Amino acid sequence: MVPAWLWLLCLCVTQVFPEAQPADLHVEVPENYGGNFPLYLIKLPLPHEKAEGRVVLSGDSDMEAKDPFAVDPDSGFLTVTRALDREEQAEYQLQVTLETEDGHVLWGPQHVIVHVKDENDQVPRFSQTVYRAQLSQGTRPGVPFLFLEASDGDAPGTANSDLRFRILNQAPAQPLPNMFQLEPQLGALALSPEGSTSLDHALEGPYQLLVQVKDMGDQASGHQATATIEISIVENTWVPLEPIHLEENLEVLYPHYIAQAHWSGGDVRYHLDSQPPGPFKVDTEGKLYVTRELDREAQAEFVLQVRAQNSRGEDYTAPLELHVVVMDENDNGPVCLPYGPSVSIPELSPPGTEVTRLSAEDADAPGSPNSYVVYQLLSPEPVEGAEGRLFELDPTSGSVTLGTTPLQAGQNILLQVLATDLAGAEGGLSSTCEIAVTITDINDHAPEFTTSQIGPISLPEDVEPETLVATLMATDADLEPAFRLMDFAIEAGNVEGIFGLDWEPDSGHVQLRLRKNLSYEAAPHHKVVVVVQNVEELVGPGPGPGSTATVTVLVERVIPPPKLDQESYEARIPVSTPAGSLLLTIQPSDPRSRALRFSLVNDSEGWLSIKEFSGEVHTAKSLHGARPGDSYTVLVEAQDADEPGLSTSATLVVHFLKAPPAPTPALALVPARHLCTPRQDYGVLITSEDPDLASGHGPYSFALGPNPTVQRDWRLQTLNGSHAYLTLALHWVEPREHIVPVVVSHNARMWQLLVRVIVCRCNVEGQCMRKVGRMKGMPTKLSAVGILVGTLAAIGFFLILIFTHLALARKKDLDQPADSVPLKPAV
Ligand SMILES: *[C@@H]1O[C@H](CO)[C@@H](O)[C@H](O)[C@H]1NC(C)=O
Ligand SMILES: *[C@@H]1O[C@H](CO)[C@@H](O)[C@H](O)[C@H]1NC(C)=O
Ligand SMILES: CC(=O)N[C@H]1CO[C@H](CO)[C@@H](O)[C@@H]1O
Repeated sequence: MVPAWLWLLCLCVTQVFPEAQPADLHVEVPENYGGNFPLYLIKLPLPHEKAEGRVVLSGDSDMEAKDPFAVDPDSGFLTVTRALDREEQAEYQLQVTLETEDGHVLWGPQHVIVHVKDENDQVPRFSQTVYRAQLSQGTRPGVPFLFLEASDGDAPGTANSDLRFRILNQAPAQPLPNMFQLEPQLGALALSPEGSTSLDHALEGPYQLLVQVKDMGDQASGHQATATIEISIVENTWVPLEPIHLEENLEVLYPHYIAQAHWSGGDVRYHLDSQPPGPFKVDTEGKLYVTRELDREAQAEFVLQVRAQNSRGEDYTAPLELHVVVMDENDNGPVCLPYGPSVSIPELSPPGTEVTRLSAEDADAPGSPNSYVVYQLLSPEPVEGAEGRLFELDPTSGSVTLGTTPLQAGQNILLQVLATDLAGAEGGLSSTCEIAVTITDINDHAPEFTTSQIGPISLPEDVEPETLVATLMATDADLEPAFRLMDFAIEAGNVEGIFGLDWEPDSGHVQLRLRKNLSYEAAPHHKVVVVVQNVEELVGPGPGPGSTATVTVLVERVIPPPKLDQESYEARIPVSTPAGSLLLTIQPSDPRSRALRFSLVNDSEGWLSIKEFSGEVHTAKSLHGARPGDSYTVLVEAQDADEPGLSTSATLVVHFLKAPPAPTPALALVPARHLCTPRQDYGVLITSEDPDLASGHGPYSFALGPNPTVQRDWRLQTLNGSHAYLTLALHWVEPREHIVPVVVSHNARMWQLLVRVIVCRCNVEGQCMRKVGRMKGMPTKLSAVGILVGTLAAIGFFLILIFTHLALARKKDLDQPADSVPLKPAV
């Protein structure tokens, strides 16, 4: 909206410059004015002060002259000089200026527009005097089949040119006088409702209608004109059309004629509808065409509607229906359904189990051979030589079933099936369908141990509880992890609960462990029977022998290492201690323990000896080099007599003392004993003749004197603390009297016994022959003496016989018991 102040501003401008922008002047003149001329129209607003100029009137460009207008110079009025005709010119545009003689414009130009006001002086006129129309039977009432045209020259939009039509007369007036109706304003001619019902019976001839057109609208007055309409009634050719069968993919020129519809009435326009919309058209003559190839699979049937319409698009009658059926061609092959997830079939399913049902879709006409699909199994192919197949396929239903050849769990098989239409006949289209089949596992395998017998495993009885005895491994041929889970249990051989099992749920390993102490005494061996089974329920036959494993365990007795009664030993002896002196006895701590064998480990000086079984330690020889105050350490080892691996050791420290005043070696002449040679199994018994009678009892130790010959020839065995037994060491000892030195020691005191032993030749009873003679000389020396000796020998023989006999008689009483009874040699 323009604000009010802007309007005010404009008004001011108009008043400030009135001469520059004079407003147009409008003036109206009645057409065909019948009064006096000149007719004064309007007074021009000429300026009074500039009256010395002249007024110039001019028309617009298409106006030849200023006629019929003029300006009265005196009054300044615009005048018209004659009557005006609106139909000749409805409007005049004039310019008025005030100019000087030399053409200088003093005022203006002032525009004046003269309108000629219409008068109804024109008569309406039909476009034709005679109209002809064809009217088809079956035309609906009220649908115009003819449009009358009339014109009126008076001003449009005024009542002077507002026309009305009407029927004045109908001839013949048969069967009804009002067969037709005419729209008054539009001049549209149609059958009247009454006329449409009786049109069929009025075929005789054309109807003639006298029609009128009149102006001034609905007013009674006005100019009018008439015309004639000849209407011929024609037969209805709007007959139903037969359905049309069209081949799909038809290769012809398009558009391709398919049918003809004909409306026999005049002034017809054909209109085509397709349901659903399709490539069809109709031309002006009612010929129907298809404009391009059809595809049955896209649309198999169309319903076309053809309409016959007047120029206003109104249907003359009901539309014609035309069915177009598209005929099938085998232009579609079978299409496999989209490849879905693979089909799962449990293993060991019986033959005949349906795996899947193939369904290839063929878009061609259902029920026709073009869509009749049959199936053929391409893969897997039957195995050479195998009796059955993995799968069977029903060619018509597409049902895939299991064949007789068993499948294995975990197999993934791609089924390839050829689907062919035309029922598999030659020329059919085909495609290959693929379906993945997975054979799923069932728990049909029991777990089994890889080894059924384990061991024997030796375990010391002192191994700690929780010690690993054995690891057993079991396998399960099933694939599914859940079907491979195992439970283990000890079935037998574990009454005491000595053993237990440990395992990880998802491993095939189980550890047999000790839970309690073993005991050799309680059970020297164990047979532990371990069973394995699946956690999941087993399908099919039960577990076999492989589900059991036997572990044999042998218990090793553990013997404690020997233990001595002391951890270390000490002895104090004078440096003068003779060989063979008993120092001490090393003993096991427990007298009931097993037998021990003793040895000295590092007696580098060789001073000592130990009795292998008794553990008595003696001096082995005289202690040369030992000095009083010194000590000598040796290591004593005690081994188990049966298990040499078990041993212990202890140190033995010998402290050397000063030698006591040398004792008078009492060379007591012990009464002579007799022993015969070769050596017999007896000797002489020696007792410790203690010179110090006060010391009384106490263990004495005996040793042979240090003379090597004596050591070689004789052997001395200690019987107990007071007696020893002297025997021949060699098989043969020279028969003569021998003085055998025997050293007796006791509490660091020692003395010597000189044991006289007469060695003789043994007689048949193993006794001495009492052939005692001084046979000191060697026989070789005697041989030099020769015959003298022989003579003397004869004499000696007799003497010896006599002596022997005497000695035997005397000795028999003395010596007989000496061989078996101990003899106490006198000091
Ligand atoms: C098992 O033996 C150990 C020594 O080897 C001993 O200390 C423990 O007390 C024993 N346990 C049982 C339950 O006998
Ligand atoms: C014997 O061995 C013991 C212990 O090893 C040692 O103390 C001692 O001196 C050794 N004795 C000799 C004579 O080597
Ligand atoms: C103390 C002891 O047992 N002495 C004996 C040692 O052996 C001789 C001979 O066998 C016995 O006569 C003693 O009594």
